[in-house]
Amino acid sequence: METQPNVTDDLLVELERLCVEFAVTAGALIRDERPGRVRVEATKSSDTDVVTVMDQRSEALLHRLVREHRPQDGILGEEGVDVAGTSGLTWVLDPIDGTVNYLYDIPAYAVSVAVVVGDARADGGWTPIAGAVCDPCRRLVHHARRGGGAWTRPERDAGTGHAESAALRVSTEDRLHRALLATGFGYDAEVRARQAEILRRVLPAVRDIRRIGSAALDLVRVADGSVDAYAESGINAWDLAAGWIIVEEAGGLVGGRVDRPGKALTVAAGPQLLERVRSLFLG
Ligand code: LIP
Repeated sequence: METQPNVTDDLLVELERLCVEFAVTAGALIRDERPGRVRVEATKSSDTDVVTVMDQRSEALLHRLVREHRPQDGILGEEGVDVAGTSGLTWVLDPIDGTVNYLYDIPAYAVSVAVVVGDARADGGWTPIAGAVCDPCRRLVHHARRGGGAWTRPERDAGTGHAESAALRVSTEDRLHRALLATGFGYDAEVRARQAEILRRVLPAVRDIRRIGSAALDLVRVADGSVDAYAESGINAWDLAAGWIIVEEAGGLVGGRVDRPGKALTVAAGPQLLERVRSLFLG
């Protein structure tokens, strides 16, 4: 059962503000201090699942920022930060989502920062309440809090409120064959082979697919309507958490194999399309 701390509207506003501030600060670091040649420091689930020095520096920065501002909260980061908290709130951090794009200097990577309730370490055991995705290449930050709508604004305005904010709304597309679908693939060869088999069924059924290489940016594109849907299996809490709340606050739905998104499957779309995309991926 999820621990439901007493989350007031004022606290939600403050958590969203901190998510934006932290994501933009880490986004500026990975953009402005990107080395000419990015070195692979380590690999994780496979030889192609890489960690760069900037993943590590970005997560260390996010870790410090959360500890300074919200010392009572838990923290779970992609690159190993794992801090228990006492507040019932956990910060879920992806210091660079789209690491392979970052390694190859392909301008499609993000910093994803979210606050969740429940057990962030248990697949399906948590729910986001605030989050921000910074797109450092476009100098934009996308953000939401439960009940506050979903927004995009230039990162330079991150500290000044909604000066040039634009509300995000999901696509109203309701036909699968006209849907532009974002998706992605895992790092393990056997997983990729299974995903390729699913893609054989998916590709003829939709308008087209886009493989951007960052789940966080895929989810933001669902929220702003620049893709009609997103579906992927194998993503982690840190890939998903901020984009989840942003899609829902933009009027979309986020689901999984049964109901909640997670490792087995994450699907995001407007209400008219979600079930059709879920069924397509489940076969
Ligand atoms: C990435 C995800 C993306 C997936 C990639 C990779 P990372 O996360 O955001 O959706 O398709 O294979 O897992 O590893 O760049 O943080």
